[in-house]
Amino acid sequence: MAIVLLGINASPFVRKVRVVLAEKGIPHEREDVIPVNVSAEYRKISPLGKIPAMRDGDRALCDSSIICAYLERTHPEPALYPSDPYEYARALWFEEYGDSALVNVSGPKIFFPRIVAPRFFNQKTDEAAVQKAIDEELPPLFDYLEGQIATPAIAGGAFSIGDIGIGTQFVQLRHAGVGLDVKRWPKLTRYVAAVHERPSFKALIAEERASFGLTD
Ligand SMILES: N[C@@H](CCC(=O)N[C@@H](CS)C(=O)NCC(=O)O)C(=O)O
Repeated sequence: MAIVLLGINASPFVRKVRVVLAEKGIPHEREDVIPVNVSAEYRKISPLGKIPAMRDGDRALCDSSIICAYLERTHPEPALYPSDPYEYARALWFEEYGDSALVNVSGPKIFFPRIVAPRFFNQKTDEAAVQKAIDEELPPLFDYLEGQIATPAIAGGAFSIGDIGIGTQFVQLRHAGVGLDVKRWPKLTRYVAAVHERPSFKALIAEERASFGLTD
């Protein structure tokens, strides 16, 4: 029975799951669900009306972190969670840092006004507000990450859910035209570039940029 991922590709949380599916080579289908006025049927799977959700045969789940953890158990190889208990916890922390601290700025304050609002809601971008978030709110978040990157991976020495959680938020920023200052954040700049070069991320970035009409 096929896995069906529900959601749209503008969501960093949908992308997290898509990267896990790609890294593990899990066959799946995707159905577009826009998280606005969702159907009563969708709410049975995702009671908060958020994306992503997933069906696996007659089972259903919601929330990207829960779906990724489930896929790790159903498809253990390649492992995307470190086996060492401390590194495992750190990987979860960086996933959470992406899912909360980074998304709070990258989503509503940058990606939404620059990419979603003009394309899908015919709204003009308040560039001054976006630039303020870029100048004032992102740097402290980046400073913290710069101090955490000791290896090519953020935790456990190998690519993990922590890198996926961080990497997906930097895709939002990249789509919105926000780069990293290599002089101020040299390690983070190299790290994000390496994560985005992975075939899983690279293919999704290209697909998404085409769908938003973005050119490099
Ligand atoms: N913790 C959730 C967050 C999901 C989330 O916030 N998704 C956004 C789209 S990026 C959404 O559905 N927003 C609609 C809403 O909040 O009603 C997860 O990891 O899946």
